[in-house]
Amino acid sequence: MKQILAAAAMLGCALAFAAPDQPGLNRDYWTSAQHKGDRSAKSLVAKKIAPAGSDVQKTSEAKSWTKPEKGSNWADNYVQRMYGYIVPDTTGNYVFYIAADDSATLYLSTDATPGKAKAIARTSSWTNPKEFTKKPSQKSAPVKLEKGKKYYVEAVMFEGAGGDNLAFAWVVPGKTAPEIIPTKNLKTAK
Ligand SMILES: [Ca+2]
Ligand SMILES: [Ca+2]
Repeated sequence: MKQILAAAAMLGCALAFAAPDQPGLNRDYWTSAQHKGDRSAKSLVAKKIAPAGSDVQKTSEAKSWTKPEKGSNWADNYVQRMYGYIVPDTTGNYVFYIAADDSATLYLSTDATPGKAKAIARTSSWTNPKEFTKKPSQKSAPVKLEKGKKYYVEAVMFEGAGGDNLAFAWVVPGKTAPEIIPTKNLKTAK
């Protein structure tokens, strides 16, 4: 086990062995062999279509499943989702943003319950990596979050061809710029 963990660390990836309440977010991805034209991660989950792979992402910026240092343009024709919990450091109003290529939606729950998650931000066409302010729909309304509480979050995206990327960000109370959510404020769901 120790050797495997060391190897995972050397590859620069978060722990490949998903478990609840670990730092980071779960990520599932489906290539064309699995999604067969269904562009919705939510639909694939509902239909229990097994993903091509699953891993743990360190932050709210998705990286390649083959080259963990690569934050954009690693594949075509795939669906992915990142999900888990946000745990804020501070109580106050937060604003969320999402950026993606080709399209993506960000869901946030009022607590740790996935079933209460509602769409809060989306982009229906491509943006550049971490380009959070291309369209107004990418930005959420202010959301009040409480320090130390767990909130279920899920970002789903579809990529056809050309460039691809997915990231979401928050503006923490007292700040103005969107920031990628760091590992310390993320916990895996499974
Ligand atoms: Ca691509
Ligand atoms: Ca694309």
